Amino acid sequence: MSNYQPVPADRFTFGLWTVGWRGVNTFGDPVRPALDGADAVRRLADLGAHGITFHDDDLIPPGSSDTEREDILKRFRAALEETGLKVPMATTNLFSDPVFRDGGFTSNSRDVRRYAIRKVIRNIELAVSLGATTYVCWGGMDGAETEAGKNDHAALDRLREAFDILCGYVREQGYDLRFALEPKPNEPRGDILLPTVGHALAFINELEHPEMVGVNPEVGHEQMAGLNFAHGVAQALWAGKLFHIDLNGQRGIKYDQDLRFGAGDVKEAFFLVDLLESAGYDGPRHFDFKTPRTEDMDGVWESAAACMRNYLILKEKARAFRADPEVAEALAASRVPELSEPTLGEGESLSDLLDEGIDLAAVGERGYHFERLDQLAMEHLFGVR
Ligand code: GLT
Ligand code: MN
Ligand code: MN
Repeated sequence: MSNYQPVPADRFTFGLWTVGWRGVNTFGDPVRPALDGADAVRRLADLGAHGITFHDDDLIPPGSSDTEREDILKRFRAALEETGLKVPMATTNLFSDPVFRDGGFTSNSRDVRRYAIRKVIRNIELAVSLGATTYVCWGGMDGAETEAGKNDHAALDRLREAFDILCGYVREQGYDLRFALEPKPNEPRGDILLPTVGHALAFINELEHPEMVGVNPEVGHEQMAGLNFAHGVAQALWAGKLFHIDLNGQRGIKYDQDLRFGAGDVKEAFFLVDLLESAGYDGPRHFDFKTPRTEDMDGVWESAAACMRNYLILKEKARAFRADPEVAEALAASRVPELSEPTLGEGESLSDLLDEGIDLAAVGERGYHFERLDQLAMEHLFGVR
């Protein structure tokens, strides 16, 4: 049995804003000290992570002078070099500054939209120089609380325009960089544009360079909408669009909890890991969690380590589930392999199907034994098999 000790080859990555979250929320002031980017790099490397990601403003506080910026970057790069930690992804903060109160790419104010694109371009330069190949875009402020105040058709036009501009820039520069859109149904806006994986996938098809844009689904964001996360991820994989993933925990339809991975809906976490591992997803396993305000910095690192440990535990459980001969038999009894057979056989045409009969009474009595199969999965999860 493994000791569940993560190693860089597991490709676990963390946002600087996650371990650096100071616990500020609508009702409470910060409870933890600010975390320096270079210190975060060293701690994450010690824990066995593969990489760190950041928003422009997490790493370089807004308002920093050019020399301050250079100094921060020098120390950050030195820590990366010393530890071997990677920066596979970066993103832009288009939400904290008051100018983004009505959004970034879709603000009603044209000057804000132009500034938002400049801000992204500036951080793309930094991201590429640090080796990032994925650029996440979470449009958390792109939404509305009122209906009359936002023309959705125009907002979608502007969102498409922004991605066409950004993709054009990346192509012109010859960068090896793809964009990953992160859906979320609400919070901070009452309703956010591209609320689910499905909305984002449909939007991508309308872009000038759809091949450069995929999704970055987050566990809690789909679950906030009452959706099955593993189903959303399966469709992203099916479309060849799972460019990145935000792993965390959520308990039901409520505010965005960002619990550590594995907390919340454990069964869905199990089937998510089973899916990612069996589908051969080879991108980063990125944790976007927030350690509860009850914890001090020791608790933050415990919580970060637990995200990775829970993933590795679930990975082993999923492997054991798939290797269990009784599960193979139960899958067959449930006709799961049969769904992979095309409905028309090789060389058959529609007329073969039209000519066929079916014993409706007999087939209608067929049971699918899914309960037995699901119970086997749960018993693996409970550790009794
Ligand atoms: C913010 C949000 C996350 C996004 C980040 C990327 S920022 O913390 O809640 O889900 O992934 O912009
Ligand atoms: Mn979240
Ligand atoms: Mn996220």
